[in-house]
Amino acid sequence: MKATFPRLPYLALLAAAGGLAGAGEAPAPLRPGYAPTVENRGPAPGPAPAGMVWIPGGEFSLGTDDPTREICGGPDPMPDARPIHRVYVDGFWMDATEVTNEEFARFVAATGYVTLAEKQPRPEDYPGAPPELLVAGSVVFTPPDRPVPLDHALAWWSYVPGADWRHPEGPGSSLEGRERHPVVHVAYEDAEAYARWAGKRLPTEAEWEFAARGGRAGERYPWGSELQPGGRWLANIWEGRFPHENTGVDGFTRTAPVGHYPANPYGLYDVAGNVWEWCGDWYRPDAYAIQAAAADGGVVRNPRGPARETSYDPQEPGLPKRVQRSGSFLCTDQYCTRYMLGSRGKGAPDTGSNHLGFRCVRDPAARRP
Ligand SMILES: [Ca+2]
Ligand SMILES: [Ca+2]
Repeated sequence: MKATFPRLPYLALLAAAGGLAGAGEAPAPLRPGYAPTVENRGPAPGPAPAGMVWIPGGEFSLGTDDPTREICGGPDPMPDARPIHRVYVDGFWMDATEVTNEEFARFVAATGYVTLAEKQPRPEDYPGAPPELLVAGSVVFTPPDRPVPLDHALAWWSYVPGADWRHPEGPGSSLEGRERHPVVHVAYEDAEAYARWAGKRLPTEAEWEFAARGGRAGERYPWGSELQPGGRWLANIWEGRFPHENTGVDGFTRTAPVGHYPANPYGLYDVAGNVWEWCGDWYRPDAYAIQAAAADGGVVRNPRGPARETSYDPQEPGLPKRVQRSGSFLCTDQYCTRYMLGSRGKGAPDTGSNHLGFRCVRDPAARRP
């Protein structure tokens, strides 16, 4: 794959925002644009594979409205997540958690797999890159010690030689004590390779969002409509002043062990925050507009996103990107609120970082009609 070096095109994914609806405890009426989720009926098609939960599939409202006028709504109106439209997905199994370091280590031990971040970049893949920059490594969050303008992500991201999944912050760091933390510094091809080995695949973004919404419609968060119900933090995101002060009042300033916070109604953990998660779709900001128009008011069935050749990010034209979901421990209502349900992220397939991981899905052996 061709890409501009270094693997920083990824930074564009951080241009975001979001928020919260200040609703009370009682179920709030659906916001305009949303209709109830209609889950497929019937039991799961068999016993759950280890570590997976059954997602029944069905019809739901995909996308998000503009959160910017709400409390904790953040600065981004999220136009790439509209129009909100009806989508159907078949049922599937999904990993309850992000793939952990110990799970990824088992894959590497069994296969000898070497991740992209551990390989020296090839000059032919990065034409024009200075030879001294063609070293194995990955992108690491390196916060400044003082406030900086939020329009220049290079102020808090660095390409660190020697950073990889075993060394999340670079040489000298390790996985000690982080066995149950999500694996990070995985490029898209690494996530795909793991999924193949595990007899799984990566989710489409429609599957991911159906699962993350947990059968509810139009909620801002997997747990409801308030960012901090009762003052509690229910996800690993960023508190303090971004990017120089992370108070960690949710318990963590970097990744958290998977499953630390409550699960959503389907039994999925960390679908808001902790680490971003790769999805199978190629990204373009008008993907929803295109597929909704093609359905002409009908239901879009099992969408798989646009073709690679048409992938487009206006922030970095010419660089195909895959969709990412969930937001991470670096997301905050001061800058990036993409822990909100329905929001979308994106990144170049070759670009891992220390806040990007994945989880897998598996199709049932036999579908009921
Ligand atoms: Ca945190
Ligand atoms: Ca996550």
